[in-house]
Amino acid sequence: MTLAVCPGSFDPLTEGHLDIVRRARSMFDEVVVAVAHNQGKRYLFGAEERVALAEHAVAGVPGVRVQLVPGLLASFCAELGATAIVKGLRGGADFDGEHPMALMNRHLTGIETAFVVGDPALAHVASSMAKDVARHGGDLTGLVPPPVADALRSAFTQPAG
Ligand code: COD
Repeated sequence: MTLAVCPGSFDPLTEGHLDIVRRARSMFDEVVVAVAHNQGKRYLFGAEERVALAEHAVAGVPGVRVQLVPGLLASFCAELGATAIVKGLRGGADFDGEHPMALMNRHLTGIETAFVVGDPALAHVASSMAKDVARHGGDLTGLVPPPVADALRSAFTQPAG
């Protein structure tokens, strides 16, 4: 039984993420969508919300489940007995960021990272851009799954406190 871990911030999960998850599932028996913490980011959605939105998005996709990463990603993968980490690359900038993380994760527990080249039709799709579009009331169709679009719209229509 092969198992891939697809990690990300998923703040929130986008159609670009979903494409990578589906393609990982076509290569591995099981896929865990791993909601992790990136020290360099300030999040719109809390960890539990990011998990819940990802769960909505993958509901009904056989062999795919969502889990929160409590600490180090490499340790999480080792505990699951994961075959590999699978990450998507939109271009060279993604690779430059991912390369040292892949080396560190292999150094820590021996876990390999497999890169999937992102669909060029989704190369512009990023959580940050989807949040910007939502903030200004733009159309989220094709950027994020419908439950995520609803959550983004309500996040930006909350009255200022
Ligand atoms: N097409 C293809 N791939 C895409 C697209 C798209 N449109 N959008 C995003 N992706 C890919 C990204 O390149 C990335 O690989 C993945 O999806 C997740 O993206 P994000 O933005 O949700 O997540 P990040 O980049 O903030 O990653 C968060 C992690 C915590 C997973 C990451 O920082 C990580 O692996 N950190 C390691 C944590 C750790 O244990 N550190 C200590 C040792 S290194």
